[in-house]
Amino acid sequence: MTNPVLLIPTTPHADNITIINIDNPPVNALSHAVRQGVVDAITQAEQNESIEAIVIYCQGKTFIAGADIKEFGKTPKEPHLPDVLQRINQCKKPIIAALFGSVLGGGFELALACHYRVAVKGTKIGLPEVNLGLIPGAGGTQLLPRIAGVELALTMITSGKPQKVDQLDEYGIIDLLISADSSNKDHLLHETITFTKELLEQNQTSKIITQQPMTLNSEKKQAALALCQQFRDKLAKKSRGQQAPQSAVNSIENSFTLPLNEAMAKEREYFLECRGSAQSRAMRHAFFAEKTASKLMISSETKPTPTDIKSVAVIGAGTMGGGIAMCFANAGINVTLLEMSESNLAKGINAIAKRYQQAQTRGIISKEKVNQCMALITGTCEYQDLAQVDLVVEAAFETMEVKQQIFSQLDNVCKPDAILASNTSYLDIDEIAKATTRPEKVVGMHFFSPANIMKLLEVVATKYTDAQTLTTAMTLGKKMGKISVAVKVCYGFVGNRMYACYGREANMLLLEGATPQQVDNAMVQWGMAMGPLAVNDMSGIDIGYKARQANTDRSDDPCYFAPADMLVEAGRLGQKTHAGFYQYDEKTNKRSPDDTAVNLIRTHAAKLGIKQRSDISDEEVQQRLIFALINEGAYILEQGIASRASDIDAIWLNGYGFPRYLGGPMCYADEIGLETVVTTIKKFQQQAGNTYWQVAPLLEKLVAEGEKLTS
Ligand code: T1G
Repeated sequence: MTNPVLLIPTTPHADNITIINIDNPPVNALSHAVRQGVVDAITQAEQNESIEAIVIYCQGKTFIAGADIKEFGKTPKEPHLPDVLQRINQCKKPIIAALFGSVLGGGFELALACHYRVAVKGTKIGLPEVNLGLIPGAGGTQLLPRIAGVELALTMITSGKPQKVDQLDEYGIIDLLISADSSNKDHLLHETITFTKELLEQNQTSKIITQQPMTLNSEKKQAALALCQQFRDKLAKKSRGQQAPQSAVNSIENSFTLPLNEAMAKEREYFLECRGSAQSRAMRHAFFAEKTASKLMISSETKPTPTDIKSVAVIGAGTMGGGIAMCFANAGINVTLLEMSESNLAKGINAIAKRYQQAQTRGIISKEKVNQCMALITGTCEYQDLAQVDLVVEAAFETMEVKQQIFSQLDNVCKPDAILASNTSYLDIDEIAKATTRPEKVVGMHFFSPANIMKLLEVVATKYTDAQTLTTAMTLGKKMGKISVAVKVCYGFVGNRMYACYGREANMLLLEGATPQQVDNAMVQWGMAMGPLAVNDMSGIDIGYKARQANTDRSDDPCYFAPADMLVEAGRLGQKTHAGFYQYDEKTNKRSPDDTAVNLIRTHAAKLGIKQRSDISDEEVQQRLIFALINEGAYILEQGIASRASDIDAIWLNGYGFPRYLGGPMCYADEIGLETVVTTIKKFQQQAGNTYWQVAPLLEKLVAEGEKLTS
């Protein structure tokens, strides 16, 4: 392994300045070799009397983007990052960081430890550790409050959101902001060297943040303490159940209530506690699960180059079609929206305009961007207008007949190499592909509602889909900012197939005597954002009802989703009829428990001969719903519908609001132990006496071998 850190001489005109050049692709993460290399380079530069100043510079697309997350979980090796930052602080010669790209986590802490910082406009700086269940572990909670104040430190560190240096000019974090874009890195290096020469000429050589006292007078200290408490209260809701954000507030509070060395020691203590926690293991797993999901299980030799998609069409301007059209426009891609009638088309385009307007009002998107996106969307009722598009996404009625008719028309009209995708949630795309003469170009692109918000995209490979089509669809998803996950064809693919088991247990529990609020509250307590029955009411119970009517697999089982189906047949479709599992205020739409629904379900249960139980615990609710997910996920892995357990986690984290600090159903199963899962499922199997709880053979196998789902 070549040393990723080299001392390189500056161009002849500045031979008293040396450059610590870091080249550790892909993001210059602070691996052990980089940490050791930086320390050695500083020592070498200090010993060279002709050197008066040091510039830290990086090759590649970004300055250091953080600690090397791949090293977490392994035995940490010295020098640890705080030792490296201490070495920078002790250096007698000024060290100047040349910043560009995404300067995150330990990378930003290293930059803050330097004497000065030069940055290219557009550079992002941030401390995203909480996204990994961590807090900054190398002084960030002490450095940032000192240079930028407690409030900005609380905001940046507890949100984990990076900010552009341009917006932070007033805080004095950056000493020189230069206008070149980050692709013109030589200019950055040249400007940094010029800046350093001026420092030396003016004899300004030492500006160490930690040497700046954090003295707040009693009034400011009280205000800062109150602000910390406000953040604790806000985070208790916004980041419910997560430890790291709360630890971050405590560490930032120490920055103005404890001496620096004590506060630094506390920060390290909190960091190590977080790094060893199950929450951080889960969130680091989530990070890599999403990165890995984008990699198709295709050998690199045969992996084709994705087609560059320049123009697309969307069939259907309803809620899904409109949202999908927005995804493409947001990514700068021309999109033609086709509807069957001018009035439906106008309605669809107006709905898109309204959603953009709402986003602009909320400050999520600028007016310029809205105008750019709207200009990329054109409507038509003529299939002929789709003749030159590179890809089509069909988002029409969920019936096979309609879709086969549409795909046959598309096949006739579109150019031979156009990709034809369906957004279907349940239907067999193999059958849809057969309606065309190009089945190898047919693929599923399953968006999740609201399509312009939800990050998950299930890319469904039929038995005919070729690698070119699959790679192109996956890459297009990433271009739209989606987490693309490749799956195979089965009823409900991966996410909805598992979700059906989750909903099945929720409905069975109602038949056994649980109330909708007990089931939902138990799942919210467990960590889900909303309970399954409230979600069902919100989206409309009739959607699942229609899908079940179309899918005959369970028609012989009267208990399967019996409460949901009975409510639909009683005209209680959920929010849209102000009554479903709950009742909804006609004006405010406020949800409240509804005895009518409970009595209807109880009566129906009696007809089915289901014995009512009064001993259903929240734990039983949680285990039955979550273990149903795990068991079905194991079947999905066995059947090759998903390629990796981590892919299933990426789906559940980005499509269904699974708590990120639990890592996804597969990660969670490994964390609590597969033996516990299998034993509990067998208990449910005996208790239920139905076919729902057949333990997936893969789970038994992994328990026998002492292996994990995510290993
Ligand atoms: N460590 C190791 N690998 C990393 C990495 C990291 N920090 N960041 C990215 N990668 C890999 C990633 O897995 C992928 O690998 C490749 O780089 C390109 O990533 C002490 C403790 C920097 C904005 O949380 O936000 O510092 O798939 O596809 O879209 O207080 O990566 O190619 O094999 O995402 O251009 C804090 C996380 C760490 C930054 C670039 N830092 N990374 O986005 O590329 S904790 C982070 C990102 C810490 C200190 C604490 C993004 C990016 P592969 P990519 P990108």
